[in-house]
Amino acid sequence: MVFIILILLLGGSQSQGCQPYGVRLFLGHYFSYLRNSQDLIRVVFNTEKECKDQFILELVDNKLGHKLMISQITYYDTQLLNMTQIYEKNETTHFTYETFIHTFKVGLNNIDLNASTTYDYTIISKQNQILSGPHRFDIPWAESEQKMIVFGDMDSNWVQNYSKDTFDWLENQVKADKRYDTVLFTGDMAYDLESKNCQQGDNWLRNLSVFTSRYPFMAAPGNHDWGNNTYFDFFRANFGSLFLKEYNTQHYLNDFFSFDVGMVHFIQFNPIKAVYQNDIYNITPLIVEQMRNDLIQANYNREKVPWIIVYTHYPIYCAVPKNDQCINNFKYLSAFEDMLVEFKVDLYLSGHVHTYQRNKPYYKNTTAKYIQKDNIISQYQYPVQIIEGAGGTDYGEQNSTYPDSPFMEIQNPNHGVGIITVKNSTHLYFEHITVADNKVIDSIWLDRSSDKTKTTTRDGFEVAMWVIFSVLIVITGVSIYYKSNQGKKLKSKLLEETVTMVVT
Ligand SMILES: *[C@@H]1O[C@H](CO)[C@@H](O)[C@H](O)[C@H]1NC(C)=O
Ligand SMILES: *[C@@H]1O[C@H](CO)[C@@H](O)[C@H](O)[C@H]1NC(C)=O
Ligand SMILES: *[C@@H]1O[C@H](CO)[C@@H](O)[C@H](O)[C@H]1NC(C)=O
Ligand SMILES: *[C@@H]1O[C@H](CO)[C@@H](O)[C@H](O)[C@H]1NC(C)=O
Ligand SMILES: *[C@@H]1O[C@H](CO)[C@@H](O)[C@H](O)[C@H]1NC(C)=O
Ligand SMILES: *[C@@H]1O[C@H](CO)[C@@H](O)[C@H](O)[C@H]1NC(C)=O
Ligand SMILES: *[C@@H]1O[C@H](CO)[C@@H](O)[C@H](O)[C@H]1NC(C)=O
Ligand SMILES: *[C@@H]1O[C@H](CO)[C@@H](O)[C@H](O)[C@H]1NC(C)=O
Ligand SMILES: CC(=O)N[C@H]1CO[C@H](CO)[C@@H](O)[C@@H]1O
Repeated sequence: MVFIILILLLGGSQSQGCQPYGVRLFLGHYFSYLRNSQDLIRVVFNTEKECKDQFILELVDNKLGHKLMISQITYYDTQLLNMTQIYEKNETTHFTYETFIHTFKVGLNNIDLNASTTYDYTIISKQNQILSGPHRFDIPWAESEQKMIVFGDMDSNWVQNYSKDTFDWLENQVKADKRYDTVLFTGDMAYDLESKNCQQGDNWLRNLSVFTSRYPFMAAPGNHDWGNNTYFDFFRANFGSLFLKEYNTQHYLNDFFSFDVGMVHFIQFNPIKAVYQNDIYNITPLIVEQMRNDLIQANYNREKVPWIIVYTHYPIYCAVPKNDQCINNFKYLSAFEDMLVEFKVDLYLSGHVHTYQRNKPYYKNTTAKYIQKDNIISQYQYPVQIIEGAGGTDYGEQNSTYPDSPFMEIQNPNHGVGIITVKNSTHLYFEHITVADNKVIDSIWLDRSSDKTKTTTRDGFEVAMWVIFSVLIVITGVSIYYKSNQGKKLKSKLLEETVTMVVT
C-alpha cells in the first residue's frame, strides 16, 4: 500500500517537473564548417526534473502536411546543469539550482528540404500529450534573400518594464509569421544570468521562448552572462549553440564560433579578457588564431558566401565618457580590428553600451576611406560598426545619448532592434527599428557592386586619371603601331627620316 502511494507520488512529482520551458532553437553544426548533416537545427528546452526519454518531437512539413515523429531516430540528449555542485566548493558564492536541458537535433535525414523548409513542431509526451507547441521553424535554406534580427542587452526583470516593448515587438513578429533566418544576440541577458540563485536566468529562459521557439537564437556572451566564477556556466550550458567541445579548456571557454546563413558568414568572438585587461592565461592570441584561420577559409569561399559579419558583445568605438573600454578598445582589440581590414569584413556588430549607434568605417581611431551617397555606403575598406545594445534593461541608464564623437553617424537610446536583409551578393540592407512604435529610424545600404569591376571602384578623380592614362597608352600604342607599319612599308626609303622623326 505504502509502496503504491510512493510510486504514485514519485510519478506525480516527476510529471509535474516535466513541463518543458524555455523552448529555443539553435542552428546546428550543419551551418558551421563541420557541415554536419545530422545537426541542422536544434530544439532545446528545460525541465525542472530529469524526465529522461519522456519526450517526442513531432514535426509537420508545412507544405505537404506530412507528419514525422522524431524520438529515437534522431539525436536526443538530456543534460543536468547542477549549479549547486559547480559552486559548492566556493567559499563566497553558493547556489542551489538545478535544471535539465533537453536537446533534439533535426538532421537532413529527418526532413525533406526539397518539399519544404518550414516545419511545425510540437513537444509531446510518450502518452501523446501536447506539452509545448505547435511552434514553427524555418530552415535557412533559401538561396534568395536572408533576414536576421540583431539586438542585445536585454533583461526580463520588468521592474521598469524596459524590455517589455522589445518582447512585444518580437512576439508580434512571430504572430505575423514573419520569417527571419536567425536572431543574433549581442550579449548580456537577464542581468545577470546567475543572479538570485540563477532564478534571474531561469525566468529569462521562461520568457524568451516567445521568440526563440520561432527563430534560432545565436548569442554572443556578455559580461553579465559570465556568472560569479567568471566561467559562463549557465550561459554555455543553455546557449552554447555552436561551441566546439575540443576547444573548451579550463580557461579557453569556447570563445569563438562561426556559421554560414545563405550569403553571409557570421563570426562570433568573445574578447572579454582582452577588454577587461585580465587575460592572465593569455587566451586572446588563441581567439585571434582561430579567427584568422576561419577568415582565411571564409575568404576562399567568398564567391559563394560573399558577406562576412562579425559580432561580439564589445564595441571597438563607443562614446561613454571616461569609460576605459570606449577610450581603449581600439587598442585592446587591435589584433581583431586588423583582421577585419585584412579580410574585408563588411559589418561589425556589438552591444554593451545601452543604445543604438552606427559608426562610420573607422580604423585605428581615425576615419577610414569609403564612399557614401545618401544612405548607400560603398568602397569601404573597413567595416561599418554598429552597436545594438538597446534591447531594454533595468540595469544602467537607458535614455541618455552620449557625446558626439568623430566616428559617430547616429545614436538613439530608445529601445530597438536591427534588421539585416541580404538582398544579393552585392547589396545588404540594414535598418534599425524602435520597438515601441515599430518605426525605422535609421537605414543604410552596403553596396559592393563596384568592388568587382575595377574601373568603377574609383572615385571621380581616380577615374579621370585612369581615363587620361588609358587614352595616352592607346595613343602611344597606335602611334607606335602606325609608325612601325609605316616603317615597314617605307623601310628602306624613309629609314633615315623615321629615325630623325623619333629622335626629334
Ligand atoms: C547537484 O549537486 C549537489 C551538490 O554536489 C548534489 O547534492 C545533488 O545531488 C546534485 N543533483 C543532482 C540531480 O545530481
Ligand atoms: C556573487 O558574488 C557577489 C560578490 O562576490 C556576492 O555579493 C553574491 O552574493 C554572490 N552570489 C551568490 C548567489 O552567492
Ligand atoms: C532533393 O533534390 C536533389 C536534386 O535537386 C536530389 O539530389 C535529392 O536527392 C533530393 N532529396 C530528397 C530527399 O528528395
Ligand atoms: C510592468 O508591467 C506589469 C505587467 O504589465 C505591470 O503590472 C507593472 O505595473 C508594470 N510596471 C511598471 C513600472 O510600469
Ligand atoms: C568563487 O566566487 C568568487 C566570487 O564570488 C570568484 O571571484 C571566485 O573566482 C570563485 N572561485 C571559484 C573557484 O570558482
Ligand atoms: C582617439 O581619437 C580621439 C578623438 O579624435 C582622441 O580624443 C583620442 O585622443 C584618440 N586616442 C588616441 C590614443 O590617440
Ligand atoms: C531617464 O530615466 C530616468 C530614470 O531612469 C528618469 O529619471 C529621467 O527623467 C529620464 N530622462 C529622460 C530624458 O527621459
Ligand atoms: C541586388 O539588389 C539590389 C537591391 O535590391 C538591386 O538594385 C540589384 O540590381 C541587385 N543585383 C543583382 C545582380 O540582382
Ligand atoms: C515579464 C514576464 O513575463 N516575466 C515573467 C518571466 O517568467 C517568470 C517565470 O515564469 C514570470 O514569473 C514572469 O512574470
